Amino acid sequence: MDQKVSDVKVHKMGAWSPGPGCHGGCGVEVSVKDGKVVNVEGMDDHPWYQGRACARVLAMTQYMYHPDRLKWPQKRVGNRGEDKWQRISWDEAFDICEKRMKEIAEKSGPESIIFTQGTGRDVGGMISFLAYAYGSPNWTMLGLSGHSCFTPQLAAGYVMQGDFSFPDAAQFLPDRYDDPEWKAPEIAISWGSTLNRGCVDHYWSGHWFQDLMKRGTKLIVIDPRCTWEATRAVLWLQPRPGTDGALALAFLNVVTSEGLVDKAFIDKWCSGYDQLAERVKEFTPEWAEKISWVPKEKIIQCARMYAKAKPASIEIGRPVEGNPEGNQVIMNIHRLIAITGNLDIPGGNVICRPAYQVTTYPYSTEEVIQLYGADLHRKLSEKRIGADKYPLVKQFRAWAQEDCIIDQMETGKPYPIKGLWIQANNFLANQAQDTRRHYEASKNLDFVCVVDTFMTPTAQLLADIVLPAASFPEKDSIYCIGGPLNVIHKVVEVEECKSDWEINFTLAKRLNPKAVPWGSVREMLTDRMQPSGYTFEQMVDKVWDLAPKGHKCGSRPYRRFEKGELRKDGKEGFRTPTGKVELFNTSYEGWGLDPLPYYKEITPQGPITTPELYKEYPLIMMTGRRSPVLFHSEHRQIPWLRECDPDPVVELNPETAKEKGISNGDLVWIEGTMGRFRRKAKVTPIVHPKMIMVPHAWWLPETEGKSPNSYGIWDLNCNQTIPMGHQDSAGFGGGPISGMLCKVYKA
Ligand SMILES: Nc1nc2c(c(=O)[nH]1)N[C@H]1C(S)=C(S)[C@@H](COP(=O)(O)OP(=O)(O)OC[C@H]3O[C@@H](n4cnc5c(=O)[nH]c(N)nc54)[C@H](O)[C@@H]3O)O[C@H]1N2
Ligand SMILES: Nc1nc2c(c(=O)[nH]1)N[C@H]1C(S)=C(S)[C@@H](COP(=O)(O)OP(=O)(O)OC[C@H]3O[C@@H](n4cnc5c(=O)[nH]c(N)nc54)[C@H](O)[C@@H]3O)O[C@H]1N2
Ligand SMILES: [Mo]
Repeated sequence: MDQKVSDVKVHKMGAWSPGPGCHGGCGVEVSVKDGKVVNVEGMDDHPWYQGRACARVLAMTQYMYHPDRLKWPQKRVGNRGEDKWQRISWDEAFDICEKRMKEIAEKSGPESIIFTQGTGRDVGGMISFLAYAYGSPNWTMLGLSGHSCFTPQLAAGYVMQGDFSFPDAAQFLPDRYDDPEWKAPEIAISWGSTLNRGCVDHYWSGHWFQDLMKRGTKLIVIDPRCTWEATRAVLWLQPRPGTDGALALAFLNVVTSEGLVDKAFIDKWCSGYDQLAERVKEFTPEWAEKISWVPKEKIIQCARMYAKAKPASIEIGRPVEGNPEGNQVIMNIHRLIAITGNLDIPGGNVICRPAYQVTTYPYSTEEVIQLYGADLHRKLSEKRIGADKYPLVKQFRAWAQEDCIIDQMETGKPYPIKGLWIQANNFLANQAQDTRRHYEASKNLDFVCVVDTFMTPTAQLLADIVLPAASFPEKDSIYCIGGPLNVIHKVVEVEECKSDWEINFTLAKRLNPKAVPWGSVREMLTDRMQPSGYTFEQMVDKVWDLAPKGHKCGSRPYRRFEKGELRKDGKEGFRTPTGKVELFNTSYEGWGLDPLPYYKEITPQGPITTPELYKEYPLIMMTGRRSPVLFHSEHRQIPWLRECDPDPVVELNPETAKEKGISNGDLVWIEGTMGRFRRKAKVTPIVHPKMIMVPHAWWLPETEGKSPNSYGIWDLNCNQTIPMGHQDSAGFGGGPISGMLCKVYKA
C-alpha cells in the first residue's frame, strides 16, 4: 500500500529488516524521494507493532547509503587476506560462479560445495533453493556447532508433538490481544531470553512481555544475569550457565510428585505419563540445587507457580538450546508444557504453522518436501553430511551438521569438500566456534563466494568472489514463519546491489534450468504463495495477512488437536507416530536413543566436570547477550548505532573486578584453555561474581581489513576460546557458548 505525501512517497511494508538482520517482522513505512529512501519508521496501523520500530530500523538510511556498503561485484586479485579486489560486472561474476561450480560438480559432485547462511533473516529460502537446484544436500549454518539456534527448539517440538510450539503472543489473531478468544497468561516464564532487547524468532513482538504485564501477567525469569525482565519478575532463578537441563528435570519432578498436572489432558492426549513420572523421581530439587546453584526452595516455588497457573507460557531463549544437551532440555520443557495442559490453549504455548502453509524457507521436514518434493529430499539426504551419524540430522528438516562438515573438510572423508557459498554469514567474526579451526579448514578451498551487504572479515579471509546484496527496501521477498504472511517490495535501487533472491535465482537457472521453471522472482514468489490465493502484487497492497479461522492449513489456534486440524489424515490428535504428545518418545526409541528424560553434564569444563581446572580458571563465561542496536556482527559501521554501543566490552561483577584490580573501562584479557581475547571492562552488578558475560561478534570495520589484522577479529573474537562439538546424541544442541571456564586480568 503506497501513499503520496507531497513529493515524498510512503511505502508500507510488512518488513522484518532482512538485510540488515532481524527476526522481528516490524511493519515499516519507507519514505522515498527522488529515487532515494529518506526515512524509515514504524507503521502505525500494523497490528503487530503499532508504530514501534527499533533503532536499527530508524538508522536504515545510514545503513543503505553507507560509503562502505558493497556496491558492485568484485573478484579477488591478490592472495586470500591481502585485501586486493577488482570491480567486475554481474555478467562476469555469474560466468565465473557458473564455470567454477560446474567444474566442481563434474569432478567432485555437487555435494562438495557447502552452502552456508547465518541466522534466519529472509535468506534461508534462497540458499536452500540454490543448494538444491545445484544438487548439494549440504545447506547449513557453518560454525554454529550442533546447530544450536532455533533448530533444537524446532526439532524438540517436532519429536514431542509433531509441531513447534511457542508462547501465545496473539500472533495468529488479527485483532491480537483484543481478540475475545485470547487470554493473558497468569504466569509467563522467560527462560534464558532477552526478548525485550532483540527480536527473537517467531514473535512478531519484541515487546510481548510489556504487553502481557499491562494485562496482569506475572513474570518468572530464569537467567544467570539480572536482566530487564528479571527486575520486573515475581521470581528470579539465577542458574549456573549450562544447567537448565537439571532445572527442567526438577520441575518435572515437582509437578508429577505433587500431582500438579492436567489429568484430563494427559489421559486423552499424551502417552507415557507413568513412565515419565517414574523416571523423574530421581531428579529432586535437592539434586538440581547442587548442579544449578539455584536453591531448592526456589525450584519448588517456580514449578508450583507455573503448574498452578492456567494458562501459563514459557519463552525459551537460545542459551537454553545452546546447551550441549539442548535438544533433550527443550524436549523436557515441552513435556512440562504438555502435562500441565498448556499446549495450544489461549495464553499457553501454541502450535506454530505459517499462514496458509506458505513457505519459502523450510522450517520442517514437511516444508522441505512441499518445496522440493519427497524424492529430491530423500535422494539428497543420502549424502547430507552428518545424516549417517545423527538421527535428527537425517530425519528433521534438511540441515547438514556443522561439526561433521569441519571434520570432513579436514579429512576429505567420505568425500572431499571443494567450495563454500557464504550468504549472510560472517562466521569468522561470529558464528564459528573454534574460529581458528574453521579458518584453517576453509582457507584452501577451490572456490569461495560471499554474498553480503558489507565487506566482512570472513569475505576478506576467504572469498574469491564477493557479491553485493540488497537491503530490504531494495528487494521483493516474502516472509512467513508461524505468524502472518508478510511481503516486502522493492522501492529503490542502490548502486548495483541485487537481492539475494535475484542472485540465487539467476545462478540456479544457469546451473539447472529445470529447477527454475519461473520467468522471474515475482512469478516464483506468486507460485510459492499459491495456498493463500494471492499474487505477490496483491500482497504488496495488503501488506500482511492471516489465514481465516477454520482454514485447512491449521495455522490458526486453538485446541487444533481436538478438531483434526493438525494431522494429514484429518483425525484428531497430534502429528506424531502415536497421535499423542509422546512423553515416552517413540521416535527417540526407534533411533536407539533414550525415550525418557535423562541428565548428562557434558559441558566440557566447569566446577563439576573439571574441578581442578576450575581452580585455575575460576570464572564461568557466558557470551552473546543481545545488544538492541546491533545484530550479531552487523551495524558496527553505522554512526547512530555504534554511538549507542561503541566498544567490545566484558561484563564483570564489581566484586570480581575489585579482586583482580580492574576498574571500569580498563582493557582486560579473557583467557581460557584455548587462548585469549581482549575486551574493555564494564563493571556491573547484573552479572554473578563467579560469571562474566561477553557480547559476541565483535570486529572493527574502521581498522585494517588486510591479514593479519583482519579488522581485529583475532584480538576480539570470543569464539576462539569456545570449542565445537559436545552436542547431544541426536545431533543438535550446542557448543558451549555458555559455560566455558576462564580467567580475567588487566591487559
Ligand atoms: N559467542 C557467541 N557466538 C554466537 C552467538 C552467541 O550467543 N554467542 N549467537 C549465535 C547465533 S544464535 C547465531 S544465529 C549466529 C548468527 O550469525 P550470523 O547470522 O552469521 O551473523 P553475522 O556474523 O552478523 O553475519 C551475517 C552477515 O550477513 C550480512 N547480511 C545482513 N543482511 C543480509 C542480507 O539480506 N543478505 C546478505 N547476503 N547478507 C546480509 C551481514 O552484513 C553480516 O556480514 O551467531 C552465533 N554466534
Ligand atoms: N538486537 C538484536 N536482536 C537479536 C539478535 C541480535 O544479535 N541483536 N540475535 C537474534 C538471534 S539469531 C537470536 S538466536 C536471538 C537470541 O536471543 P536470546 O535467546 O534472548 O539470547 P541471548 O541474548 O544470548 O541470551 C538471553 C539471556 O540468557 C542468559 N543466559 C546465558 N547463558 C544462560 C544459560 O546457560 N541459561 C539460562 N537460563 N540463561 C542464560 C543471558 O544472560 C541473557 O540474558 O536474538 C535475536 N535477536
Ligand atoms: Mo540465533
